[in-house]
Amino acid sequence: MPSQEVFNWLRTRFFPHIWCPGCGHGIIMHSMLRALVALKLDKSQTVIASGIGCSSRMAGYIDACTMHTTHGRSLAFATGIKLAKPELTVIDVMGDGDCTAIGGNHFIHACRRNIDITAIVMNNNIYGMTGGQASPTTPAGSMATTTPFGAIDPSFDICKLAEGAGASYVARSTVANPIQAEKFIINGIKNKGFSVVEILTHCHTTFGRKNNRRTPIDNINFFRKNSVPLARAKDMSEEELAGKIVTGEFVNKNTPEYTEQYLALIENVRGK
Ligand SMILES: Cc1ncc(C[n+]2csc(CCOP(=O)(O)OP(=O)(O)O)c2C)c(N)n1
Ligand code: SF4
Ligand SMILES: [Mg+2]
Repeated sequence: MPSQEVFNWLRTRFFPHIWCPGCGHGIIMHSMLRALVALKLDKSQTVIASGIGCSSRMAGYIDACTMHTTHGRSLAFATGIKLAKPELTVIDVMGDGDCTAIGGNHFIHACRRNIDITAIVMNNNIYGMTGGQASPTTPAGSMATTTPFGAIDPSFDICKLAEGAGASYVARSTVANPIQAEKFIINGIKNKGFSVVEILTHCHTTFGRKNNRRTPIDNINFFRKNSVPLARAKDMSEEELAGKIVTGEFVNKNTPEYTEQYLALIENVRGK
């Protein structure tokens, strides 16, 4: 049962929510709400941006300064807000399609700039909202409405992509470990720079139905069985890691943050 403090961050006037019963996105929203409570954030100073997708509905349900923007473009909106008001805490909740397909360009450049925004990527390996088309994270061999004989495209590793592009905090968890997900969200928000928290979740309605994970619990069991903590993964071979989900904090480093550099540049230019 959520605590009263968690309830205080909800816009219950928009309930019942649109998510299918048992959708993993609700587990992530609860982790997120607990993180907001733990960090004692002020609603009037907290911005939550989202694109379009089942995952992106989260911005509507949280009682903060929220923006439900366009599919794939939420990081552009979030970047504008952070640059205009760097004192705000800016969080961007995205789906895997939102983040890595149509929004892929915004994502790599936000990583590159290391702007102080926390991206929560709710990766269910599919376009859930539009009926189950393959996304760039659909594992090769998986069934989707657009890959009726199995996907042949290799899938993105979101954490490796974020690390390679320059994000200063990168972590992965799953909905089978919501306490760990909460911890990573907290650490991501605390990090002064671009933070990527990928949380593996499930769309049992579209992906699960076609890939032998029909119920929410089938998916939770799948994540439990196939997750490998980073410390253990380091001693495993590539063959042993095939099909596994490596969880943990991959990057946590101190690198110059974009808005600070931008403001310093303005000061410099004005002083000349
Ligand atoms: C510009 C634009 N292109 C396409 C769409 C259609 N569309 C809406 S949600 C979505 C995919 C959602 O997938 P994902 O981001 O993974 O979120 P999920 O629903 O799986 O949580 C698409 C293609 C749109 N709304 N706007
Ligand atoms: S379609 Fe999938 S992602 Fe969307 S609410 Fe239903 S289970 Fe969740
Ligand atoms: Mg998705």
